Amino acid sequence: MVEQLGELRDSNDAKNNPEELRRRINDEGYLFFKQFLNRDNLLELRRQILTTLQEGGWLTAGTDPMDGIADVTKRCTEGERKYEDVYHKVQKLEALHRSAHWPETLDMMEKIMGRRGMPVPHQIVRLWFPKYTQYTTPIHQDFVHFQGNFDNITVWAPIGDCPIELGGLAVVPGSHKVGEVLNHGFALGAGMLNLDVEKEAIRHPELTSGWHTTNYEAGDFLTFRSLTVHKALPNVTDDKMRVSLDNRYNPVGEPISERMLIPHSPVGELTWEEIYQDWQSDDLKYFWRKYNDPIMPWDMQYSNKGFADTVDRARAGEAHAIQSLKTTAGNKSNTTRGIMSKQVLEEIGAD
Ligand SMILES: O=C(O)CCC(=O)C(=O)O
Ligand SMILES: [Fe+2]
Repeated sequence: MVEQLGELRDSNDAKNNPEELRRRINDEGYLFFKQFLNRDNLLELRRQILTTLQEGGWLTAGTDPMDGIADVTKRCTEGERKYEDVYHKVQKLEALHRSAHWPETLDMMEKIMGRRGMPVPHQIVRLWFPKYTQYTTPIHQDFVHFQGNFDNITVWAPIGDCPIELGGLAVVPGSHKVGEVLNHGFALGAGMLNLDVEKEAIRHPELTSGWHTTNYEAGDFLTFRSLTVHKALPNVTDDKMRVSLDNRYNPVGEPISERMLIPHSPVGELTWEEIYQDWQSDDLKYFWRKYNDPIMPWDMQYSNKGFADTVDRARAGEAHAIQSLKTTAGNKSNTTRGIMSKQVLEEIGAD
């Protein structure tokens, strides 16, 4: 059955009216602006990222990197070792980190939050291969992955056009009104935490407004609250990479999780010193130190619960859960989770 998708509401009509913007984000949990970001900056970022992918062998040889034509034999995703090498090169791009400081975004954050928003240094780029749909980002609330405080806001922007078939983001309008972190279990896919909307909707009628998305174009800008329920749509194109940005903003003075101050690297180590190695300017290096937002320890409860659910599902024979334990056993063999994954795989005869 083809999923019914509603259209995101464009808030450009209110972009200079902070009161109305706040009213809308408090009511609907998101704001969407068509053609909001400076297109030249965005396309320059696309050029740099896709050139990095081309050099890493992820794009079809001889094609224009700007077209993002994937070599599907190279498919890989977050959490897999072979993803890291190219991903780390993307993370080292100065232009990527500068994107969190684009003035139109900072200005919009200030309007929405009523005070300045500090860009969260832990920026994420999504590099999504076509027809790798079992790894699509599951249904979640960002709080489980970023923590800190409920007023933290996410900005998601495609780096290039992103029609529905390329797998953009979809939100459930009004879902933040649940007012709490919902129960997240296991799913394969970025973040590996998934919430069962239909089950949760029994307790929470706010979850019944359906999925909303759009045919995104370069420059479009989606922002939402840390309790807003969202997911990615699958990239069902034959050969196109989906490339997108997710940046977050912390209302200045509010607590931020310690993990948000280190680079995003799902498997291997990556340090700021490595990231800064070839930068042309120094102004953004360690910029967050001047804000002094209180730092909170990382709370493992969501990830522990997700892992316990993975183990239960693997024991029940669920293929994706078994696959996930295999990845953890391979990539994190020296950690408690890696060792436990190996033990469970042995126990169920799947090693
Ligand atoms: O782009 C994706 O696949 C996931 C993005 C996401 O969940 C976010 O921006 O919070
Ligand atoms: Fe998210």
